[in-house]
Amino acid sequence: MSTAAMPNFPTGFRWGVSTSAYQIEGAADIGGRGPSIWDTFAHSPGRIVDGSSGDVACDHYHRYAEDIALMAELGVTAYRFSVAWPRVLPTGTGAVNPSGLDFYERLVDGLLDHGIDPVATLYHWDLPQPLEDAGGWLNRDTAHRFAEYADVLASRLGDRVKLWITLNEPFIHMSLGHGIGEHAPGRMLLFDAFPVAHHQLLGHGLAVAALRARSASPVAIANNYSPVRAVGDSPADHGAAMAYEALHNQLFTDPLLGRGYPELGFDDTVVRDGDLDVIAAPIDVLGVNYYNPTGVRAPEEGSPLPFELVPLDGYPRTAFDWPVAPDGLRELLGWLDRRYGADLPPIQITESGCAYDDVPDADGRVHDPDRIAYLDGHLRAVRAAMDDGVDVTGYFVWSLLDNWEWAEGFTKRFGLVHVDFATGRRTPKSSYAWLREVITTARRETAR
Ligand code: IFM
Repeated sequence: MSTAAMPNFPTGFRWGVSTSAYQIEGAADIGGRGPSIWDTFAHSPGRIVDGSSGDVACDHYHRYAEDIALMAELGVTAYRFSVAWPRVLPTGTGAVNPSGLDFYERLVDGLLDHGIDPVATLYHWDLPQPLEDAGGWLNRDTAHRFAEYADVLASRLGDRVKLWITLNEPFIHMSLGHGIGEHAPGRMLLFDAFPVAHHQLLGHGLAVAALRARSASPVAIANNYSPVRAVGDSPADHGAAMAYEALHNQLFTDPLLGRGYPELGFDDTVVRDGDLDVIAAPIDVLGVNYYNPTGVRAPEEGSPLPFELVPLDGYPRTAFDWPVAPDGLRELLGWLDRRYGADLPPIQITESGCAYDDVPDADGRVHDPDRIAYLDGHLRAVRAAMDDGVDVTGYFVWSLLDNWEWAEGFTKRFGLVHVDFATGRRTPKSSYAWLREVITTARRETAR
C-alpha cells in the first residue's frame, strides 16, 4: 500500500457504499413481500455452497436505522441500495403492496435526514417469481412490466431519490443466471441467452422514459466491466480475448450508447424495429462495477464457447481468488473514454470491493488490512484516470455490510462492517475507520 497521502478529489465527488436488497434485507415473508427467483433458487438443494438463503441475511429490513447511523458515522454522501421488486409488487405487476413502498420511503427519508443521497437501483436480480413463471427475461413482456414498476417507484420517491439506477450488472444476470445456471433462475442457455440481454436493455430504455416522466433526478445503469487480457500469444488466443471482450464489455454498453449490438453471431430475431432507439435513450451517468481483469485464451477443441477463462498470474488474490488489480480499473476507465468519446456520460464507480476471511480478534475487533490496501489502490487508480482526463464523479464501496453473497452464501465477506450472521451484530472493521478518515479529509479539503 502506498504511504503517500491520498490525492485530492474534487468538490462534489460522491463518496458512497453499495448494497442490494436480497443480500441484506431478510424479512423474506414479512410485510407482504412476494417470492423472487432468488428465494426459489436458494431454497433448491445444492444451489448455494453453504445451503443458506437470504431469508434473514443481515436483517436490514428491521435494522435499517442502525445501518443508516453506521453510514452517517462513516461520512458517506450517498448510499446505493436496491429496491426488491417483489416487495413493492408481490406478483411483479398489478396491485402495489403499500407496506413495501413504505419501507423504502422510511429508508429514503432516514438517509436524507442524515444528509446522505439515496441512490436507488431498481433491479438487482430479484425478479418476482410469477414473472419468471411467465418466461422471465426471455419474455419481452417483462421489459414492459419493469417500466410499470419504475413508474410506481418514481411516483412515490421521485422527488427524493437523487440518482436512479435501472439495472445492476445485466451481463452477470444474463451469463451466470441464464447462460451457465450458477445464479437464479438457473437456466443454462449459453449463447441462446441473448434475448435476456435484449429484454433487460429494452426494459432499461422503457424504464428511463418512465422515470423521467415522474422524476427530475438523473438516471443511470450499473454495468460490470472487466479488462480482458489474452493469456497466450497465438492468433487464436487473441481472437478468443476479442470475443470475450465483446461479450463482457461491449454487449451492454454499445447499444446503450447508440452503437447497436457488437457482432457476436447471436440469433437477434428478438430485436424489433425501434428497440435500439429505446435502448439508446440518453443516460446521465454510467455506473461502473469493477472487481478484476479476466484472463482469456483459445478454448479446447469441441468447447461450446469461443473462449476459455483462465487465472491471471502475478497479482495478490482475494478470498474469492480474484486478482487484486487496481491498474485494471485505470485501464478500464481509459478504454471507456477512448471507445465512447463524446457519447460517454460521466462515470460513477458504483461497485468496487473485495472479499476476505475477516474474523473478530479476542477483543472483538476486526482487522482487514488487505481491504484497506485494496481500497487505497483502487481510489488512487480512479484519481489517476481522472488525471488522464476521464470524468469520474463518484466511488461506491461494495459493500457496507458483510452480506449474503449469492451462490457463495455467507462464505464471502465484502463488508466495511463485519456482521455476525447468527445475531446480526455489526462491528465496523479497520477498513471502515480508514475510509472514514479518507472521506473526512477529502470533504474537509474540498470545503476550503
Ligand atoms: O455481491 C455482488 C453484487 O451483488 C454484484 N456485484 C458483485 C458483488 C460481489 O460479487
